[in-house]
Amino acid sequence: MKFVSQLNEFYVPTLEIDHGKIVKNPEIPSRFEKVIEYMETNHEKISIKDYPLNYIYFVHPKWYVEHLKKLSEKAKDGEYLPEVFLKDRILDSGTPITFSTFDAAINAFYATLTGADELLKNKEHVYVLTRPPGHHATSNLAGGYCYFNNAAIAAKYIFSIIKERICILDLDFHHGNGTQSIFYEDPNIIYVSIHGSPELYFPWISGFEDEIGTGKASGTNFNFPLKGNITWKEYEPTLDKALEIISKFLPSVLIVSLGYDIHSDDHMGYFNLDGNAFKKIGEKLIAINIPILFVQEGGYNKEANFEAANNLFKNFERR
Ligand code: OKP
Ligand code: ZN
Repeated sequence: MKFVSQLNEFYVPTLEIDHGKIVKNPEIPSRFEKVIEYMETNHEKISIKDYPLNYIYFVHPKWYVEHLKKLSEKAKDGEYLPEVFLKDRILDSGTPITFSTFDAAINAFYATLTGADELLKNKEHVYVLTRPPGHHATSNLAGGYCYFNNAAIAAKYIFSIIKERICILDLDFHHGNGTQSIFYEDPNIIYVSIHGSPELYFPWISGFEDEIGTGKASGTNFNFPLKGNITWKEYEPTLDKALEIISKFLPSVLIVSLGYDIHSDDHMGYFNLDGNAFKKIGEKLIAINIPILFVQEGGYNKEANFEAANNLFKNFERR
């Protein structure tokens, strides 16, 4: 399988407020240091191209992009946590801005569209291993370590070229409130998510089963909230349901928002999935026979991330 990697090593946020306490921010480059080793040994790396910012404006208004740039510049004298959420355009107290945030988010956008173009060229699976993640970013609010919604930008970009239906399957432990909201009125991009119930877990505000899309897009948004501590036994039937829905829509491309925080050893997520579960997920994804763009989201334990990637992509290795 081809892959693109952009870990933005210069971007190392340190702060996060969780339940009123300052804690260490886990969205750091080293979380992928073993995944990258596995990918470089077993898969084919492609180099990153630059893209005009216009493609970001498919999803985020220009003022939001410029606002993030200004916030980053202002953080020259120190990392910044939002204080007035609607003024800062940041949804929660876990999403800091550093001097490098903007540049890192732009690089993640380049990596994602490079991956999208590669998929379009060969109609083959591609993995975009990048950070910061994207699925919590709405069109005009950052949040949950996310600034630009990489998967959503990829979906809009690919749709603008092929004009055919696209599905997004969000496997991260946390509901992708940003991606859902971006496509909530869009009948061409179908959003399907399996996640820890928002009654119990971040982002708290969305991911409920009755959120089905609106207007022409009613019936194109699917949420599968699950309780904590579930194992493969409970996860598998839900994944099968999600994949059945996706197959029925006959999408030309599938984008997977990939979070390794569903692994049992991840301290940010609360499912009990092991390496073998990831291997099964990979097999099921191959079986539906749709070209997949994997876009990295969460995953905060470097050992767990390695075990997840190495099992998930086992059957994607070049033969
Ligand atoms: C990002 B991804 C706010 C605490 C927020 C954020 C978790 C973000 C997960 N007080 N914690 O979906 O893996
Ligand atoms: Zn997550």
